Amino acid sequence: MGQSITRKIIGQHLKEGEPMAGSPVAVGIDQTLTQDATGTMAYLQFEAMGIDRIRTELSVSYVDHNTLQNGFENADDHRFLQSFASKYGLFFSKPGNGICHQVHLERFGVPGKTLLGSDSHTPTGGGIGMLAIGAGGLDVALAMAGQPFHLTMPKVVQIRLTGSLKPFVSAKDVILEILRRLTVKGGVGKIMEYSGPGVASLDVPERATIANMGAELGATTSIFPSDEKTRLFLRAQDRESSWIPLAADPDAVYDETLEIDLSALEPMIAKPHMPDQVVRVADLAGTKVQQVAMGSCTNSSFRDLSVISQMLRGKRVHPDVSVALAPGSRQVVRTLMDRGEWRSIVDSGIRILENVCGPCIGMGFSPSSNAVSLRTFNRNFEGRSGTKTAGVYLCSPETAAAASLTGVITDPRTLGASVAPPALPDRFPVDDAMILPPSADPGKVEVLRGPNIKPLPVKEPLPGRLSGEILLKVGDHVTTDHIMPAGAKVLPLRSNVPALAEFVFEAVDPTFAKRAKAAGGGFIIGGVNYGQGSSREHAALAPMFLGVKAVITKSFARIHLANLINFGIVPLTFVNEADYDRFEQGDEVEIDVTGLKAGLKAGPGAGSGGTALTLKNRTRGFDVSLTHSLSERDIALIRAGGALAYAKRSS
Ligand code: MIC
Ligand code: SF4
Repeated sequence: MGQSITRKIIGQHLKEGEPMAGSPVAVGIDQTLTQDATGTMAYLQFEAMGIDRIRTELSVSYVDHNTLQNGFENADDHRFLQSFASKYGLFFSKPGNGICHQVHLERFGVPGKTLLGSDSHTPTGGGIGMLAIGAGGLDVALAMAGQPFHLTMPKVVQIRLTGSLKPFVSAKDVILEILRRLTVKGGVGKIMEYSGPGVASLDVPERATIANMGAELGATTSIFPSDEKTRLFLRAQDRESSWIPLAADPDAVYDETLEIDLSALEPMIAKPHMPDQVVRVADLAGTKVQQVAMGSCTNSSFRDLSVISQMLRGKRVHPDVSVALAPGSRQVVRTLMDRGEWRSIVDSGIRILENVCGPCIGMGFSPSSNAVSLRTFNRNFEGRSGTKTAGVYLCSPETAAAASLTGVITDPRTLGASVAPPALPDRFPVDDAMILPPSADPGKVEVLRGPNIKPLPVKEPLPGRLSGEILLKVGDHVTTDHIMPAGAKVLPLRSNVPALAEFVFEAVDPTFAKRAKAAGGGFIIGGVNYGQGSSREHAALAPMFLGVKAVITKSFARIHLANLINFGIVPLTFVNEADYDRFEQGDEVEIDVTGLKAGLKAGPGAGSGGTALTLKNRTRGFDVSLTHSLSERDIALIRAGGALAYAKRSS
């Protein structure tokens, strides 16, 4: 039976389990990456494991999120990260060198290898045929310590591409169309594997855009073949020796298949406040736009910026639109300079930001009140931009450039201009001056810590009975941005959990932290796809610090579920989704977890055979059945009080 690329790579890296969809597996990790907003915590956790050197083939620590430095906190963290990398054997990409996913693709990614990153958009590496997965920082720390990554074997979905993109339609429109069809939970428990004749028409940066935003489908990852286009990309990066060909067998078997005819696509746009609220750009044409933001790990490659430059050449941005651009990397900027394309961008009146995440994570450039903001980014969750009343729309670089010129949402095909998406240069201007290799003399390196770095909170082992109050009840698709907001005010506190915890659920209920502390912790009730979005383990760690004991939902997003387990919070689901309606905030509830066992399957009908748990509503006097999808290992972690306590105990 023929194999998909996914199954080949997993087969080569399998450490435990059977790679059958739905079964627990453990996969060896070749490379890791972290960014600063999740990295500081990951490295503190690595230190707590007492290992003196990383055990991966390659690990890289990037600084790209927290770069505003409006106070000592970020700068102290950068110093910590740099000295840690030097001592423990990691490469360190300095702030301003670029966004982790873009730089990793350029300088480190290798087809056929596994990459675990403490950022949900790590799947960008799927653009060059890596099996690249986003995870919480603790899982990345464990991988750096040489441990395999544990996950439930996903289904493998074939996305078969035919045809080729028409002018002014680009990779972003492909993934927006897939989001339109599958929604933000359509990829949960799945790996999206691209194939078909249309793949060859896409260059690596375009593939990376599609793989990147597979995260918004909730997919475990997305992967493209490694072919001649991949070889040329790696050659242009002076890394041809890293190339291997990688393709699915012609008779490969997939769990599901989706067909996309690239030739039939047109410019698409996601409306506020979810990436799957996708319509045709033409349907919104004429809507007045106050702000345009270009960049992010989805759309900041030289290909995208070259197209923007071509569309703006000899023109000025509309006087009523505030336009900014954060390039993906220093290499992207240099490439544009060498091609003579940087000048049109500067001349057009665009505000040039650093080569970092910037506005994508609310670090500056927040829109004005009630603004329409068009962004080439991947997430438009309410308030993420820093302005709760703004409406953020997600679109391609072509559509963003068109609106910058006209001041209204504009189908770029109607501008009557022509652009030629650039061919890959023979050689990119490679310069790794901002990537520092680890020290040759690690014994002499001191890890530097500032006062913002506070000790890691630890949790006690799980007691037999959990009881307390329902602290909060939320609806469907709650994101980690709701649970643990980011942005310029909160992000600098990522290595200071007591201070950070004050902001848990701030936008949903500003009294949450105070109430949780006063009640001595309690429970959260959630709807479908609870915890979608980012990999930030702080969305589990900070609630754990506030005493949250269990989260009970209709269903969970993958990375957040793993993070809850890693921090000893019990994640449970209703056997009957309708029971969700029977609980209110403030109800006193109780669960006996002494019988928590593996082998239950979440969903209707699960838990038969008397193994389901009972959630007692003491306020209203009734019981309902709960289930879970926890493996033996997950339960052992939860019982120990989290993964760190478990790792320490078993080492
Ligand atoms: C995001 O896009 O939400 C982030 C910020 O990159 C997060 C990581 C974080 O919260 O630090 C992610 O996607 O994992
Ligand atoms: Fe950075 Fe935005 Fe990408 Fe997250 S989604 S890594 S914040 S650019």
